[in-house]
Amino acid sequence: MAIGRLQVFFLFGLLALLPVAEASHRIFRIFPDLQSLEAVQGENVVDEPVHGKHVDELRTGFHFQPPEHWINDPNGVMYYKGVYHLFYQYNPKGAVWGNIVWAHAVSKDLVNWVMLDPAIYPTAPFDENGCWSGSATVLPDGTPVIMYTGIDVDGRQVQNVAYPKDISDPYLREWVKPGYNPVIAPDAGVNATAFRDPTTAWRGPDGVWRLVVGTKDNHRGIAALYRSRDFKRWAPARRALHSGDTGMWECPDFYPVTSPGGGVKHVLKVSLDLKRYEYYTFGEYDHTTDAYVPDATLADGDDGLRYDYGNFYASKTFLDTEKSRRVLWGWANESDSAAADVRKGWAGVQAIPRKVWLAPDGKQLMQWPVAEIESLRGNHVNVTDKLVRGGGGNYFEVTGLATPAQADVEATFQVMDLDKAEPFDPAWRGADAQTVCAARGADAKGGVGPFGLWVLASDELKERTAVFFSVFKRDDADDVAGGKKHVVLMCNDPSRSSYAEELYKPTFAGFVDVDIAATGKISLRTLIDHSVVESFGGHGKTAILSRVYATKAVGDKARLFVFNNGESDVKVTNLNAYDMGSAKITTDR
Ligand code: DQQ
Repeated sequence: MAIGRLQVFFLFGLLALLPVAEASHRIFRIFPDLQSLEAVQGENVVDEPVHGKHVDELRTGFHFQPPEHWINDPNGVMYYKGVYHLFYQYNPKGAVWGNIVWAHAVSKDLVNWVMLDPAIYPTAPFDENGCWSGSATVLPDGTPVIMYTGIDVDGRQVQNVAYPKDISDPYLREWVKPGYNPVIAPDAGVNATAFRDPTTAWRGPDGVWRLVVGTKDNHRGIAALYRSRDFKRWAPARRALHSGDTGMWECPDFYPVTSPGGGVKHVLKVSLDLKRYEYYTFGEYDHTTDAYVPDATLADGDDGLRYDYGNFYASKTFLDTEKSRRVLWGWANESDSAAADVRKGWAGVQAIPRKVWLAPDGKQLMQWPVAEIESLRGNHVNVTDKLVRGGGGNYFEVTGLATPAQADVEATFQVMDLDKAEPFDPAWRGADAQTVCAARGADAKGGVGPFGLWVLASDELKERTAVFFSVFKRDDADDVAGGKKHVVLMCNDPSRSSYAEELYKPTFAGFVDVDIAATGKISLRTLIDHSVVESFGGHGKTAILSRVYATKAVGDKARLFVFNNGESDVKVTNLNAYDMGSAKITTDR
């Protein structure tokens, strides 16, 4: 979902004409002013206003973003001897995808970052045409090793390893690629232009390493399993870890989570190249047979569970051994045109790192921004027990913040009359949340909701991004496990977010699996960061990240409101909003 409709249209029209390896990012070559990647090298016109604003007013304050140029997937994320490492796909020469290397940044707290020189870049026949995504693994002797996809001289996708040059350097600045690369090349029968993004490796009780590479066979996405005793010679396993009829699987991730009932489940996440969203399953993994069996209720594809129902892709987790938590990184693409990105001189951010764990009911993963981000919280305002009347069109402003364009808002809403919920239209049954929310956006007059926040709102309220809930009565409650009588929909509606026409403004939505009848309450947390609106509903059950470029509600002109367009009154039982400071992003030169 990270690319524009127009771009998608051209993408499918032109993909077949592209001469080299497949990757959706290549779509940017179609823009007339960007006939070749070289055309944009060194041409960032950062002093020219974009959407009438100086580009610095559009940059994020506490999301990870390098000072300039294009970024995409997080790579090789790890915690190593007191330092968090974030590598990421980076174009050192421009603000569109191309010339891809692994840029590198380090942090002690996942908030403030030191930018280092790129760690991995094309140097050899096995990666001459690009250093694409991959992962880090810490070997039992404490040595970290990176496995990444190289695009070789022949345009094939191969997997290479790299080791730190100086293990005593706390930042692991330099990486060495052994001459025996590639360590995994596509065998006959494997699609050599769709064979990439190795996972972190894991070792079975038999001492054998395993990892997964994303690939496809026609329309079938495959998590191909490879095995090795020495991390040097790798062989394909007899069968794949998993596969699904959902097109190319990019950036697979496979990891254990603690099951609430005791024991362990394994999560498999894949990124769908065709649809530009991700989904995950979890289930039983047998270390002896390498069989992975997702839990029966979990689907592959459109009905699958997602980390995020918005602009969030190519994600990767790592185990934070210091804090005994699993941390998730994901890339948020732009919603602006590539031409505007070039004028800004930068494109792409990383979502706030999120702690991820299995929900107490064992039905889905939960996510929450890492606690460290709260160190940036400053001035604080509170609203308690404030009623927003039903009847439609009621709202109030949350005042007192110095920087509502850079803020962290946590709110709990209480629905005062659940009986006013409209029936869930049977025509929506089986439809995804995005379809429902596109039909019933923020301005619809509902029974219970839409209610929630207007963020990045302009003075005259004509620009505003709505993050909200709508609650419907189920007509099939008796058939639903757990007997939940309501459907809770969470949406991000940016259709009024900007006067700028050329932006990609899709409605994003997910259902929130809560029993709202039990408490009448639903919670929302929204991190507002200039062009990022990153929201968590139901204490982390549903997440939606959206990129918006307001033209008036920018900087100190942005305002924050609570609104209610439903028939039922809604009470804000508690709302805490914080001004957020900026992360320190420094360079190491
Ligand atoms: N981005 C990388 C690929 C990966 C894709 C190239 C996912 O390795 O499949 O920049 O966004």
